[in-house]
Amino acid sequence: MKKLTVCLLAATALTMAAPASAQFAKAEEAVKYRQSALFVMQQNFSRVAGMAAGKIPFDAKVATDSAAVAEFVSKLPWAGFGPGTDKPESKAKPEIWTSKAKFDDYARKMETEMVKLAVAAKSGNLDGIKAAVNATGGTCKACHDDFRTK
Ligand code: ASC
Repeated sequence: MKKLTVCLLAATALTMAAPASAQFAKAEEAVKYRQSALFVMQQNFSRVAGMAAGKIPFDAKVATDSAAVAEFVSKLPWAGFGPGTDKPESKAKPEIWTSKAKFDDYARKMETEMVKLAVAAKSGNLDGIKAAVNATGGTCKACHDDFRTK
């Protein structure tokens, strides 16, 4: 009985962890999933970046909400880069799959900066937001330079 409980708990935990190790019915769906996540993240990030650059009027609540969404969504794209998802046509370079550790490292760095950006946005300090936008944008660019076709 105890063993069964442990098994059920483990199964439940695995089910709850599914998004991080999601399997997709088709490679094309994995590509669409990661592109969608990156698009939602980019829209929210660039809204905050626009405010930091003075291109969009600063609104503390919009900045906070947008940065929080970008932070959460920054965790999602990676499940869509599983084995075999290099095949459908996309801007993803094959090196993502041959240098996966480096790619993963870039992903973790971006996630870390997104957390800091969300904290900065919540604080409402525009200078802090600007610094965090620059640091975060730098992690986007570093990965694109190595792993995305132009
Ligand atoms: C964006 C976007 C990126 C990054 C990058 C920052 O808004 O789409 O890829 O910021 O341009 O350097």
